[in-house]
Amino acid sequence: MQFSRKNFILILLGFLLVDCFVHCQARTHHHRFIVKETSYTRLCSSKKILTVNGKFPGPTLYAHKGDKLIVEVRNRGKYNITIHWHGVKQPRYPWSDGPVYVTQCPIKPGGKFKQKIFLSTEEGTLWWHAHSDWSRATVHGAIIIFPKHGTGYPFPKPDEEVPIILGEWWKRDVMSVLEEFVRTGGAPNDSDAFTINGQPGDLYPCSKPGTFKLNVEHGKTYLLRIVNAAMNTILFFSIAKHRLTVVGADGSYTKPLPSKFITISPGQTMDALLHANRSRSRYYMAARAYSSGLNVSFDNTTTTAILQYSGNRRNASPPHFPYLPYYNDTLAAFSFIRGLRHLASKSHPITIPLNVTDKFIVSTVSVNTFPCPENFSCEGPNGTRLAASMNNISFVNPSIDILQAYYKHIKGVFGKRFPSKPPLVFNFTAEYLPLELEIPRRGTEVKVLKYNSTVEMVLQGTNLVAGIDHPMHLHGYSFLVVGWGFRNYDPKKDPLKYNLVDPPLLNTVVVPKNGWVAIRFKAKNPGVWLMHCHLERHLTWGMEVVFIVKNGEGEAAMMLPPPPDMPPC
Ligand SMILES: *[C@@H]1O[C@H](CO)[C@@H](O)[C@H](O)[C@H]1NC(C)=O
Ligand SMILES: *[C@@H]1O[C@H](CO)[C@@H](O)[C@H](O)[C@H]1NC(C)=O
Ligand SMILES: *[C@@H]1O[C@H](CO)[C@@H](O)[C@H](O)[C@H]1NC(C)=O
Ligand SMILES: *[C@@H]1O[C@H](CO)[C@@H](O)[C@H](O)[C@H]1NC(C)=O
Ligand SMILES: *[C@@H]1O[C@H](CO)[C@@H](O)[C@H](O)[C@H]1NC(C)=O
Ligand SMILES: *[C@@H]1O[C@H](CO)[C@@H](O)[C@H](O)[C@H]1NC(C)=O
Ligand SMILES: *[C@@H]1O[C@H](CO)[C@@H](O)[C@H](O)[C@H]1NC(C)=O
Ligand SMILES: *[C@@H]1O[C@H](CO)[C@@H](O)[C@H](O)[C@H]1NC(C)=O
Ligand SMILES: *[C@@H]1O[C@H](CO)[C@@H](O)[C@H](O)[C@H]1NC(C)=O
Ligand SMILES: *[C@@H]1O[C@H](CO)[C@@H](O)[C@H](O)[C@H]1NC(C)=O
Ligand SMILES: *[C@@H]1O[C@H](CO)[C@@H](O)[C@H](O)[C@H]1NC(C)=O
Ligand SMILES: *[C@@H]1O[C@H](CO)[C@@H](O)[C@H](O)[C@H]1NC(C)=O
Ligand SMILES: [Cu+2]
Repeated sequence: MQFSRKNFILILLGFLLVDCFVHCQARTHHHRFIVKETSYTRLCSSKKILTVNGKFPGPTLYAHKGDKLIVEVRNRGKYNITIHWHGVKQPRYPWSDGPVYVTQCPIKPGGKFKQKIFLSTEEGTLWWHAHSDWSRATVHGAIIIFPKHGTGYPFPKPDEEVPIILGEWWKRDVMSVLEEFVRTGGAPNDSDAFTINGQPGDLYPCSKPGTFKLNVEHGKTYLLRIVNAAMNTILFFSIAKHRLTVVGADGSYTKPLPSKFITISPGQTMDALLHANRSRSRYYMAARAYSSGLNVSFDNTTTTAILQYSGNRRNASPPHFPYLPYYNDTLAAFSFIRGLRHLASKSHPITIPLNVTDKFIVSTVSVNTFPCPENFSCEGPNGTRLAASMNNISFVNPSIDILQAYYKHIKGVFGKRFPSKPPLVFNFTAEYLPLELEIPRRGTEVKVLKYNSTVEMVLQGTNLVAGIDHPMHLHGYSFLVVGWGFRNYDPKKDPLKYNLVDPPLLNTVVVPKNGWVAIRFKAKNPGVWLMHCHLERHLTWGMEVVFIVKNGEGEAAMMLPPPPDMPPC
């Protein structure tokens, strides 16, 4: 008896091992993305938008932690395009990262590029999007990364999982919006709607029939995989009479954070549990702008979707409407954001680099203006042209990509003089700042980092032109957000208040209006990596910097060679 039970267990173990051999291994998933023009009707009018495989939002990619994806991108549209895998670190392989003229030349109409996406430590929700011009308005989709085979979630397994993709819609062709504000030097036109899973929702004209509906059953738990794919707007999102419990952000688990609403910036992703335990009825979920800039116009509309319980008495009454903070409620926005904490558990430990080697790259993030050049249209404030910068350098795209120039030692493409501190120290958060400080310098300057250095970067917002929050995104890395604060960063006092226990691990962090954030990362991923504001207009105006992380010693610390089909310039 004893013996046969032992045998049985051994056989079972054997089966499990064989099964694991087949399933536990990292897998490679193959996809094809056809970028093309597709007709879509929203807000009572029809237009052609750029899509992937005809879908808006684009296809969701599924994988397990550590898997590899191979996506063949074919450009059948009329614009140059690139695709970025937002939040995927791509260890030693910047070649597929995507930002145009930073890691690659664009895929021209008719061209193609087979991109390799190497997942490593990411787990949860990330997304992909175009990284050239303003194509990402419609060219984007979710990436869902399940735990490794044989392991589970660090929270009760949800009954169902649902992507919730927040977007931004213009009635006009988004490329004409881009062309117009670049030409005039003014601010871009506000969008006409926000969307949830491609639909504006009940509060917009001609939109009611398409409104996204999430059908739920009483007693079940749903994992919402929320992506803010909007172009220019940080959003508040909530569901009437339901609390969300955030359990992950930017492809990394967090301590459970229950909240009536979430604040989510362009570029960020959040995993939130929704327990369907209210009365069998219908409830709105809604999103609208958080916009802190004084006199900065924004799309003031509200997008909705409907959460409906099975067995609800439809049309008995209109759905309940949720609470959303007021559009400029910075304290509400940050009371949520600052609640995010790394899970820091046994199964998901945290490593905090304590010995900072590359000290204090303090960088200001500013909106700027250029004085009006002769024969230019100047619709910025007081007859100027709007711009943006980091450490007073307004980034100019080179004509061939920086990665290629770095790899092949092509001279004259970029400089290595991105300053490690603001060139001028002034009261960054003063209410009124002299106009002459507004004018930045143009340049293509990179910051070179040694392999394995421990970088701490303080991002300081300024009130030049108009102080506003900036969601800053770093490619190739996730970083720990060790400190936040309002006012000017104080290098003596503020580090004493850092969270060196469970700071959140993010790839996009909101630098608050009138404030700063401090981030840390270990430069262990050699390559060329962009950092930029994820408000698209600020990126267009030059709020970006490129890091070159040098190779370390030994093959495992060196960049991999380029694939043979890199698109040429
Ligand atoms: C931008 O808005 C202005 C004023 O409403 C309008 O005249 C113009 O056509 C708009 N441009 C685009 C590209 O939507
Ligand atoms: C519903 O679920 C939430 C989250 O799990 C919990 O906080 C709340 O107390 C529950 N409400 C009811 C009415 O059961
Ligand atoms: C805001 O805009 C209005 C009208 O355009 C202008 O009169 C006012 O001075 C502006 N306020 C600030 C603080 O710039
Ligand atoms: C936004 O819209 C609401 C409702 O229509 C209105 O009350 C509010 O004044 C608007 N705010 C701004 C800044 O336009
Ligand atoms: C928010 O906007 C309102 C006007 O819409 C203004 O009265 C209030 O002072 C603003 N709050 C902040 C924190 O800027
Ligand atoms: C910190 O780094 C420096 C430079 O690499 C090194 O000399 C020092 O010993 C390190 N200190 C600790 C506590 O690790
Ligand atoms: C501005 O335009 C005028 C008329 O087209 C031309 O004569 C002049 O040379 C231009 N100036 C500059 C700086 O391009
Ligand atoms: C507008 O520009 C003029 C000339 O450069 C300058 O004297 C004035 O102070 C500016 N006014 C504002 C409100 O920016
Ligand atoms: C900077 O400006 C803010 C806002 O006007 C003010 O409260 C603060 O005292 C100033 N700081 C310094 C060091 O002057
Ligand atoms: C930015 O650089 C320009 C050009 O070098 C300079 O005139 C200006 O004072 C600088 N501004 C700041 C805030 O550093
Ligand atoms: C990287 O730096 C850490 C100290 O921060 C050191 O312990 C480790 O040996 C270094 N690794 C390499 C590969 O240089
Ligand atoms: C498309 O990319 C190529 C290669 O960089 C460039 O020469 C061309 O000007 C681009 N076309 C447009 C419309 O930007
Ligand atoms: Cu910005």
